[in-house]
Amino acid sequence: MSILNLPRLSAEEAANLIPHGATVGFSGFTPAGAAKATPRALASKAKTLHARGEPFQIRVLTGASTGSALDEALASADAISWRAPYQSSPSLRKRINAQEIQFVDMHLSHVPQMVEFGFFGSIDFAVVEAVDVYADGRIFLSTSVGATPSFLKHARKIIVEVNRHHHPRLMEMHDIKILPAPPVRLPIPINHPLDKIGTPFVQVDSTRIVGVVETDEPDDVSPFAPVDDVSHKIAEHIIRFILEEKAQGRIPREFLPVQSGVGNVANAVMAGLGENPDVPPFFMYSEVFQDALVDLMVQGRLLGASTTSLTLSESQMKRVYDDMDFFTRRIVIRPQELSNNPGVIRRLGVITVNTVLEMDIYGCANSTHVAGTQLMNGVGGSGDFTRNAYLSFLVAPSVAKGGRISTVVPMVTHVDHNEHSVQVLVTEQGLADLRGLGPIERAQRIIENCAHPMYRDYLFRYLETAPMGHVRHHLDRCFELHQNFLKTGSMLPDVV
Ligand code: 0RQ
Repeated sequence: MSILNLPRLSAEEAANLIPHGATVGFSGFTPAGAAKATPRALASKAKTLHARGEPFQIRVLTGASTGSALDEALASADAISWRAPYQSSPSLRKRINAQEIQFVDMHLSHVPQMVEFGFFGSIDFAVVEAVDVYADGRIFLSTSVGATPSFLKHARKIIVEVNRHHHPRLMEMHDIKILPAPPVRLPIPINHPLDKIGTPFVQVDSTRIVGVVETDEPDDVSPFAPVDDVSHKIAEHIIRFILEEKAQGRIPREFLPVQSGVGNVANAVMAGLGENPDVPPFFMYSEVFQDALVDLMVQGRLLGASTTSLTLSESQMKRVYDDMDFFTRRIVIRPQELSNNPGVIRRLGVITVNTVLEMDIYGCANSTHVAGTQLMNGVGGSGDFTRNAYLSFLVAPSVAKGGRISTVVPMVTHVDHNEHSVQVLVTEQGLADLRGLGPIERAQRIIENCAHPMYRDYLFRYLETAPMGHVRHHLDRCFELHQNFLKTGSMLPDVV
């Protein structure tokens, strides 16, 4: 075993090294590859100290969201004071919205550069999950890479969780590279989703490794829910549109790489693309590799994937681990600065699909804040991909909460994707291709094609009666639907 010469720690001993107020960069991009034992021990340390009336909170950096042993455990123990860059934990969300935790919601491709130049302050500890670590300082990460190489480069002290549950051959999928500082950032030589430009390990100065914690635990990724009817309809609209684009010669015969976000719609789109005989076998250039993709790869429909995380439920992960000869040749796991890199996404001409909470009649979209105030998860990688895609889709069901909320509104209450970045909006009602349209044409198309019939009259009336301008808005009424919902529980109380 390679870790023999490094100090071994129990998770409790590791947690005891980390003081109140420390900034900790944890591995993890979704639950994939997230540190597990040390954050769990930190949560129980926080509970013990709080019971004695002593303070204990840390500043938490990760690649994206994490597993329940990290965000959920630490947030429920009131052990986080500051958090970046993305999360999806109910307890954490509650504390963020109660202003108990400062949360920095940001494009995921920007995280490594922000670490590099110290915008988050200095990193006191990196706590990272690996499949192996050598006494010479080579660390072989597990099911995600995320921003971990940057945390490892800058952390004063390093704790490595060596997780024996994961397959040691994961290292064959890894491609680790930290970009040099500007102005000497030469073009990134990724010209194909499977091109590799780095090493299979992160090299650190081994004197900074203060201990190794041994674990044996799967990532806590839930299996996918079956595709629902609304997601299925959204996927049908997208696939029909992509095939029309291909027939027009706007998508080459050999197809383009695809990115899709997480969740039910993304799953339905990927399954639909995989099943459709008119779509040739294709590649992915994405940030997450999810359950549905394992089947597509085995069937030969998905030829290869670049990602920063293998976000797989235990049964799908086992299929990958059982046939590493097959999968290591088809999957590359890279840092999020590269998986989500604007230049590479634009070079490869990626087709992207991401989910939003609401869209407005001019094409701006809100992915993150309900009623402009309550954080849901964060922008994640959706902006990295949407802004730079060759063809981007933003999707949502046309209504939420049983029809009491229209996801098509006059003005979004928070802007994550502005009209200049948004190309195609899709709901189960239909699809609005906004490319080449002026604002009023866009509004007409979005209301006609995407809004639920219950809300169309209201939205058309809003548009027609608003004061004239390049963009028409009633500044006193643009949030009337949201205000109605907050007052009465329904955006149009007379209708729903
Ligand atoms: O509420 O949980 O109480 O039922 O929002 O909505 O329809 O279940 O959709 O789980 O796919 O999440 C945008 C949050 C959608 C997600 C978002 C309510 C709705 C429900 C969830 P309940 P659904 P999803 C890859 C790319 C940004 C990050 C991203 C997201 C709950 O897709 O975080 O794309 N995207 N990353 O009822 C009030 C509205 C609403 C609403 C829905 N307009 N107003 N509530 N809901 N629309 C991943 C990474 O980057 C790592």
